[in-house]
Amino acid sequence: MGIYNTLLSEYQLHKKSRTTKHSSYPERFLVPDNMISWGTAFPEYAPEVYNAPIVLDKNTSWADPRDILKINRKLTSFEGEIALSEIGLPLNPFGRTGIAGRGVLGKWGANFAVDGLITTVHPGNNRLMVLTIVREDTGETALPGGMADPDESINETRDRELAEELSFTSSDLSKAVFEKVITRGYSDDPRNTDNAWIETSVILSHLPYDAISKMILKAGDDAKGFSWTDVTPDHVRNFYASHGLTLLKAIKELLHSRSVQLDESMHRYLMSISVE
Ligand code: RP5
Repeated sequence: MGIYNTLLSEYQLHKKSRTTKHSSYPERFLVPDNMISWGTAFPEYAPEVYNAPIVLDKNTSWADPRDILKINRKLTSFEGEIALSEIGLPLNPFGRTGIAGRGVLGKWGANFAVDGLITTVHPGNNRLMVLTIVREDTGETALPGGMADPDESINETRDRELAEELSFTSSDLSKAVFEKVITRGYSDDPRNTDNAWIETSVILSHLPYDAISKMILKAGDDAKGFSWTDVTPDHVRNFYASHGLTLLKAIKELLHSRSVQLDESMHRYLMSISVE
């Protein structure tokens, strides 16, 4: 199986949400691939309930009340209508995760994030490069991004996160030759639980190398480092959450947009790693 299909299948089975976890979480109850669906009877399923103290703290402005009945917003998801458990809690649209409660996520149901996927082509070696951060919490390579604040547009969240994590100014993006929201939906994140999960909107911006070579970037906030990363199968495989799959989707968009100037061999190479 090629890398695209491998990552797609792992995403559909939300492998990271079932087999990896935030450092504060208890062990996840083992959920075999054939038991993921809420529609499949799994009478032995007994996940631990975990809610981080900060999420339960009444003074945490970004967290919902403990009692879901006290929420005064509609639970929404890019993945469709949210099913509820017998006790009225939102159920993860990708199925069981092995942990109940909200974990470290503030919101019941979907917790909305935005990621900025910024690419360029190096004129020297004609390689496609993507701007990545090193996450402070896991040390993994990731796309820059973060949780949306209330009433923010997705561009506002993206710009704020790029400024906080990389000292990026939104005028840096004004030279983009291609910009598009390439995906909106479930993120296979280690913090996901049965009742709270992350959904992200990803904005792809392709910039000429001239524009990126003038930028002065500096890692900050949740990012302890950054780099312009070459797109190789090894890098793509090791991205945080489902960011590797997102990057392969972005490459497809770029190859079809004609905005990216690549030589034939690089074009063929990128086609080969992003095909289904
Ligand atoms: C990922 O978590 C999303 O794709 C986004 O990159 C990130 C949001 O969480 P924080 O970076 O704010 O922790 O699932």
